[in-house]
Amino acid sequence: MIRLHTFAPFLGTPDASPFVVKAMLLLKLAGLDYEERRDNPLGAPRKLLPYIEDEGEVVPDSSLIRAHIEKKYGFDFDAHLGAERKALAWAVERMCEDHLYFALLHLRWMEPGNFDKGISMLFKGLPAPARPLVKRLLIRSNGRRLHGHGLGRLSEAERVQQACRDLESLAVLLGERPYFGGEQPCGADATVFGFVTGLITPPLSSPIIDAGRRHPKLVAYRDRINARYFPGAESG
Ligand SMILES: N[C@@H](CCC(=O)N[C@@H](CS)C(=O)NCC(=O)O)C(=O)O
Repeated sequence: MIRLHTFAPFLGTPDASPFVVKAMLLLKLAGLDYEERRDNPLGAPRKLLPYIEDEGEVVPDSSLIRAHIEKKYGFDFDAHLGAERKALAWAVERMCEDHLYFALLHLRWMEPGNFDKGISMLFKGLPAPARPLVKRLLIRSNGRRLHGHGLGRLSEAERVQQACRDLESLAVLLGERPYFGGEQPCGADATVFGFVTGLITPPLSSPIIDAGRRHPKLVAYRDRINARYFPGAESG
């Protein structure tokens, strides 16, 4: 059976990482059984989660996991999409993973109140004396990632404005469809869901979260996917 390496469920979401949630939903959409192994990124092939092990083959990165499923199991996530919607799906995934992700990273790691209520809990498994040092090191390393990306150099108002535009775009592009893929989910739904639930579900504080929760379409989308694929997930 496929083994998916994960962090852990996080404040009403299936995992702390939107990329892990994406991989979970991709496996579910493809109808593949898998088991979860709680892990940390240090043992991962690229020092990032998720990764999978599939009959001895190790596949890192959620997009490579998708490509692996498509190739090995002959499952086409986007079989029902036309060329234009497929192109839009790719653009939407990139917006989530390469832009909105950094807004999420910032609010979870760089905003102390949120860090204490959220990510900080993931360190409970570490020996108490090691926790402050590991937290400081990871906060510093995520600060460097944010600076390198550029989003970390924006003012609070600029960052919020850009992330809110991402969320607005997701809501507009979803439109009246139940899924981004239309009547049935497509591959991009795995990504969009990972980010939407990761932003609007955990009870953290940010104008970005508030903006996401003010989009009834995004809230209904999160609830619809939870009900179908993650029964038991909270809808905070
Ligand atoms: N491109 C990767 C991104 C995965 C990623 O950024 N994972 C983060 C968690 S959201 C991680 O493992 N971070 C560990 C670290 O930065 O040390 C994918 O799609 O899987």
